[in-house]
Amino acid sequence: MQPLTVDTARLQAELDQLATYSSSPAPGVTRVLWSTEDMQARNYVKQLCGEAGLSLREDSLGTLFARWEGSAPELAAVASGSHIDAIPNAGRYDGTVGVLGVIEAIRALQRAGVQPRRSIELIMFTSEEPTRFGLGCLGSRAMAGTLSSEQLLALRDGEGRSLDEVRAAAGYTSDLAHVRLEAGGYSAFVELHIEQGPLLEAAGIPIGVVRAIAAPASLRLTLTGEGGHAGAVLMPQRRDALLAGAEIALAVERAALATGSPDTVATTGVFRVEPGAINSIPSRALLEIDVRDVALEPRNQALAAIESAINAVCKRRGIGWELTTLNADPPAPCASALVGTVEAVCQKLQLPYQVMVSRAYHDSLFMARLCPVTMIFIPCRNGVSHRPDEYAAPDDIGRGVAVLAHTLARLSTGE
Ligand code: HGY
Ligand code: MN
Ligand code: MN
Repeated sequence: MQPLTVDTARLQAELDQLATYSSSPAPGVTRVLWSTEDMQARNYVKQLCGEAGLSLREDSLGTLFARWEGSAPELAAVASGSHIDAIPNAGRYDGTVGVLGVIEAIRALQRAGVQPRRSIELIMFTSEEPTRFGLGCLGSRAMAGTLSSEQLLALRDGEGRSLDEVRAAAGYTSDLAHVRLEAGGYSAFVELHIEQGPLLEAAGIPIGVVRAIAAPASLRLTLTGEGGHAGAVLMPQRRDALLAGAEIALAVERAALATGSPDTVATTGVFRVEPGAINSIPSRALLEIDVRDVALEPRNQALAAIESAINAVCKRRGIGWELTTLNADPPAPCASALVGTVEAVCQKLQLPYQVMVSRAYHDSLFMARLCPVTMIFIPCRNGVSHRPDEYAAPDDIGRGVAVLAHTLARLSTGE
């Protein structure tokens, strides 16, 4: 293979162009599933894939598969990819580095004269973020078979619109049953992603190699009190849904701190109150709670503590409650052989690296049910992500793409 060069300037320009497809002003990026901006962004990625000579197909949820045909198409392909949807007022690197970075890795391999044996396929997953339908990794869950067509059809967005209605409006109408992939279709999946944490930057290490991906769980809690006039109802008569929610949000924090595992994290990321008038006692509260750990046992311990706190607080305050578990997924161990391949590439490129866990979840969590996976992390400034000031330096992105390109070459040609 001739020396491989990554065109970081071109890639940065493409990341900046992709960031313009947003419903919020720069530097923030908001790109919600099947929104106008999402469709524009999808078309832009398809254009770049077409220019790189990749053959395209989309599944009925809109996950994009862009393939560089290998000389042995009968062999299972090597895959890499991530997502381009972005939560409200997020940054421009979460997910996108792992999509546009694959296109640049393929272009670099093409420039270096590599002829893949196993095909190399970019996968751009639909709806990695939970923003629209409350559940993350919709595309990869459905591909892995952990989300049935019935469960998909039962999903409703914040305006009560069904997944089927919204996906049809975006042009995706074929049978959802075809999204499910059989294991064995890919020989490996490697995802390039910003770390979304501070460890690599703090250690001055340019590459992370992921050995396990955290076990995410998310809860939706509806609290129903009595409401009433803020002036007329005396304190002892009140059943205030917000105050119950406030106590529960603090209990969520305590539950994470009490497991004894430093990796347990819990967040009440959504807390809505009705009717939301200064002179009306809150009658309803909606909380959405995110609980994770890289190990299942402490994560489940925190979930149990949260549910018992909900029960106790609502009993004492006379509040009705309804708790829905939106997801409670096991962690995914990465394939040690694949981790070893990425380590060997880093050694060949004389890049310091650190084997680590991913505290964020990713589509790799579900691809792990279909084939061996690992992830390549690059540093992000101050570990910040899911914020407009999310930033990854072009040189760091370039190094990540170089490691990815060499890894894909090895996995595809065996060299
Ligand atoms: O929330 C996550 O871990 C991912 O960024 N969706
Ligand atoms: Mn994210
Ligand atoms: Mn992401």
